Amino acid sequence: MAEKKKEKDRNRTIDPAALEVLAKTEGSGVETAYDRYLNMQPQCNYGNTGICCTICIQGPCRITKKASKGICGAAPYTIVARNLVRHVLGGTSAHCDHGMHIMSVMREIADGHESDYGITDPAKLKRVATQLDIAVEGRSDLEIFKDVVDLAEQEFSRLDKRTYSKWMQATVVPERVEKAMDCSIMPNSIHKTIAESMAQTHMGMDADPVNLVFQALKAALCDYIGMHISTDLSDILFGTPTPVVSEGNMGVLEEKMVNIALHGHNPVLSEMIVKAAREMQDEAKEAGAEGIKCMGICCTGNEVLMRQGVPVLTNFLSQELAIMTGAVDAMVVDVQCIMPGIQSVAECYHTKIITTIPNAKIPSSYYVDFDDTRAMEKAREIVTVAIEAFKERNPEKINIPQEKHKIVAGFSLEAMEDILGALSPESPIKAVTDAVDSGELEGVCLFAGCNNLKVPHDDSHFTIATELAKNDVLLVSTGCAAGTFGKLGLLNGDAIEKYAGDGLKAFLKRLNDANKDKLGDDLPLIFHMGSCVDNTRCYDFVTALAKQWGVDTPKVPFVASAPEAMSEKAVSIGSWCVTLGVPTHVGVIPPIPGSPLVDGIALQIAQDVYGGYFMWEEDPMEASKKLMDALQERTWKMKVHKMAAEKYETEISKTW
Ligand code: NFS
Ligand code: SF4
Repeated sequence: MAEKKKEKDRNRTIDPAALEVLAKTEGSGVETAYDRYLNMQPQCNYGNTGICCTICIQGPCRITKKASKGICGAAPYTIVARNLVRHVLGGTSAHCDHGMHIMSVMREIADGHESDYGITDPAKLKRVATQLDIAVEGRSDLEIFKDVVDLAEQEFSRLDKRTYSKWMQATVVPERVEKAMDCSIMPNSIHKTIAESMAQTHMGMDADPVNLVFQALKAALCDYIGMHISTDLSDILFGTPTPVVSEGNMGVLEEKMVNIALHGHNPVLSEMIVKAAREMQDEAKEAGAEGIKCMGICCTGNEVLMRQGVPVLTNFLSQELAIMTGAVDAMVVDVQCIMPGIQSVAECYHTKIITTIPNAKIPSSYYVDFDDTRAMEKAREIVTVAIEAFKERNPEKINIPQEKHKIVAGFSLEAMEDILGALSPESPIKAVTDAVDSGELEGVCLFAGCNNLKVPHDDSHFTIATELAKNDVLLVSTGCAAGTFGKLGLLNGDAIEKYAGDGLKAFLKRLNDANKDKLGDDLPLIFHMGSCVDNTRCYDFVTALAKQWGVDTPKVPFVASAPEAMSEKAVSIGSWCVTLGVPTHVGVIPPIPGSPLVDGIALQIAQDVYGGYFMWEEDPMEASKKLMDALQERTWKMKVHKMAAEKYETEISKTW
């Protein structure tokens, strides 16, 4: 049945703008992921369940009734676990590559080289330094900065086996560090862990599935560390986000403007382009446009939305469709989640695809080597290409869907604390724990992750979020999940009236009232906390809740959901969420069930060891129920433990 539906259904999206573009271009011959997905059916079931091994070139070995082991003798559990480690490593490496790029910019500044970048947020610099036990008193910003950069570099490169990640020790509750130490998964450094894990999964190395899964979790913790470093350093360089009002969906394109889509992940490039575009409005006018408008796709879009209020054009799955509006003059990409397919779509229009990073090129695209030591000059060069492309537009091909919604974003944890502090000045986070204790809120849910055509685009994000809102769950989001919410009108105050249950409504109303003088607009139904690397901001929220309640994180009524997970980064993020105590729903079943043993570790045994666990559930209504159950179990347990603590006059038990 399901397969049949997939065959016919090219319109696998609920985004009205995406549907409009798909309808208008039907039969045009321009091929997108929506078509290629159909061509790809049926997908291979061995790959789907994880029992296909290509780790050595004796393979591929796939497990069948006839062949119950790989040629080398690897059992299905070894194959599945090894593939899992490698998926996590892909995600960890991607985030760490991102972090290294930011660090290389910081190294230039620390070493006194001239740079178009600088320390934008000295207050954040001091906060980060203090957390890491770096002295701040009586020292200049640059002195502190140098120590932060040195330590960040050591977090990547240290080989010494007695020193453990400082960033992790500084940012999670001590019980999580103890747990990681007890299970021998506490990382010394990122590069060391990546190398040892790649070696561990080489042919003829580790065959023990439990040992492999634990290594996957160690690599996932490196992902957490790399992401946290990326977020902290981005805030120091570009500023910690504060609430900002903007718009989202393809209606943000303007026919008379030079439209530049910023796509990828790293703020190093996009921040400079936004700046250059603001300076080059006159050049655009000379070319016949009214000005230049930047807009974002994927996580680069989230970065510049959070700090600069740049509107959201679209999210991952509809990146090609944005070009098919005929109104995108340049799509400037940096790293990750950039479909190679954008180039062939762009060739049917006037759009220039501009690749910028040496390890992310696309054949036939326009390549500008974004040398960050000449950042402004390079950014201007890129904007000039966009202005030139504007002159080549074909008016007959322009078709801009009029769909757009107001977005209120910019909720770093600092911004959240500022807002919550209006209700609870002594301890801002207590505003949330009190609301959960009183039963007003059922807990908190983080929506993260991608789009994936295995489920209809944006549908699961939207359905689960509105279900949870109805059930009084406080919602935060990042990445392409936040992209969905922005495009579909859930990141503004109007959505509260429409979707929130009574408890959530009352909580948000009190927050709004307490912050009336401070904010230019109403708070949104869902708090946008940033790009995917900023999932660490959301985890800092979990840590703050745990500290406020005085418990370890597996007790905190906080769940995560990646309803449309796609990338290896989603696998690594999900894995550290579980390790750090969070029940995590994934709406697209990853290639694991081929080994019931590894599947069982992810779904059940993880809970015994770490308190967090995975839930695979493709049906969004079922997933909502499972997430609610996970939250309610925790709120109920917390109440019981609290009552026991009061009765026996002891501290609340930290274990779960
Ligand atoms: Ni996250 Fe961001 Fe989107 Fe998924 Fe890709 S953009 S890093 S991986 S697809 S959310
Ligand atoms: Fe096959 Fe073993 Fe080689 Fe994997 S490592 S491809 S199971 S022979």
